[in-house]
Amino acid sequence: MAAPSDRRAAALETLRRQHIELPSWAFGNSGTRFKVFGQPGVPRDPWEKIADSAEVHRLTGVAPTVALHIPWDRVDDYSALAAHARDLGVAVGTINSNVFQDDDYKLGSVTNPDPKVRRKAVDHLLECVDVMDATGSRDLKLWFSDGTNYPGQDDLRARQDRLAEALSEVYGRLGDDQRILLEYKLFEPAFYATDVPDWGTAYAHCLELGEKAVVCVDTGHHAAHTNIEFIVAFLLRAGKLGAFDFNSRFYADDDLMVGAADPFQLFRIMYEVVRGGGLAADTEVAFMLDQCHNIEPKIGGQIRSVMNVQEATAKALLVDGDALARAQTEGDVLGANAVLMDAYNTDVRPMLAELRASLGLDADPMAAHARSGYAERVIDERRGGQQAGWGA
Ligand code: PSV
Ligand code: MN
Repeated sequence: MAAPSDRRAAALETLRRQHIELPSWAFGNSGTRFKVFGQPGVPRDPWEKIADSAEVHRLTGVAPTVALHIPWDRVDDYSALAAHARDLGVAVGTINSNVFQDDDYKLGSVTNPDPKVRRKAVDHLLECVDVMDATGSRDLKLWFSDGTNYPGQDDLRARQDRLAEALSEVYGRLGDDQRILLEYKLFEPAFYATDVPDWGTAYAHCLELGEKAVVCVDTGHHAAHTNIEFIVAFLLRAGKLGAFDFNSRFYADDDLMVGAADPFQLFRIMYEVVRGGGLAADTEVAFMLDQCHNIEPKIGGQIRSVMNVQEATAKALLVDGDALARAQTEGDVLGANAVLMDAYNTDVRPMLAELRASLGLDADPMAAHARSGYAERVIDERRGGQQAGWGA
């Protein structure tokens, strides 16, 4: 049985190589359908978004990649953008496709009844694989806003056929080391039926496609009371958990800071990740944030989110697995629950401060950011031009 000090040392080792990917769109202006609030110093292009993400990595040490969203982050030369990221000490990560913002997509993208619109949507997804080739990215994230608002509006079954056909064409275009991350979402913007509404649908399509297709669990995309950690355990066991989009579901969709309102849920999810081997040194699970910061400063919001994931991970790593297994085998319901709660109730902040010190970082990344003068500098530098935001 591992002593607490061994567990702590092993946890520190895992935390040291933890990798949390940031979304470029977190640094742009965002809001609700009621209002987008601008903030001074917001990046005006993908180059500046990458600079801000590099700042988060400089302070946290565990956020070395930034995901792009195409066409929000469209540039002429993606190799140059990847080189820019490398110069700043980070790399381009997942490429997120966007087939939800053109007028053509009113009735859907890859499941649209019009074959011309479907062709346009698939061509965009193929273009995203070209971007991946240029940036060296492994993952293509697919989220479809497709669905219907009214019963009878379209044929639910035919839409599944169209979806399967589109996915299969994109899958065929992937390189040997590239993957599709298929993301599901309960509802919105389609309110009667969504074409990829849940993990079961995503899982079934991924199974049909093959081993390079895996599921992305966006923590915001579930009905209230859904047991997300069960989904995580199931998909990991099946070898089909590809990625997380972390956020917190108190908006109808996603977008609030992960772990801010329900750190216990995040802990339970991370415990299943640990239990299922999702934090092993050779893990293929991508841990990404998918958030916007509508009212809080964006760089600070990202730093806080990274820290929340780290804290939940640290607690999950401290669970005494032997004691838990013993209590479970013995049917000791309260004992088993107590083992989990002991880990959850551990104050891991000193341990994370130690981790940061060992990485040559400030123990308090939020305070270090405030002291750094970065925010003031970019407010000063980024005058004029068009701030990035939804659709830009
Ligand atoms: C859709 O709600 C989503 O979760 C998808 O991942 C999109 O790419 C992202 O949000 C856009 O912010
Ligand atoms: Mn998402």
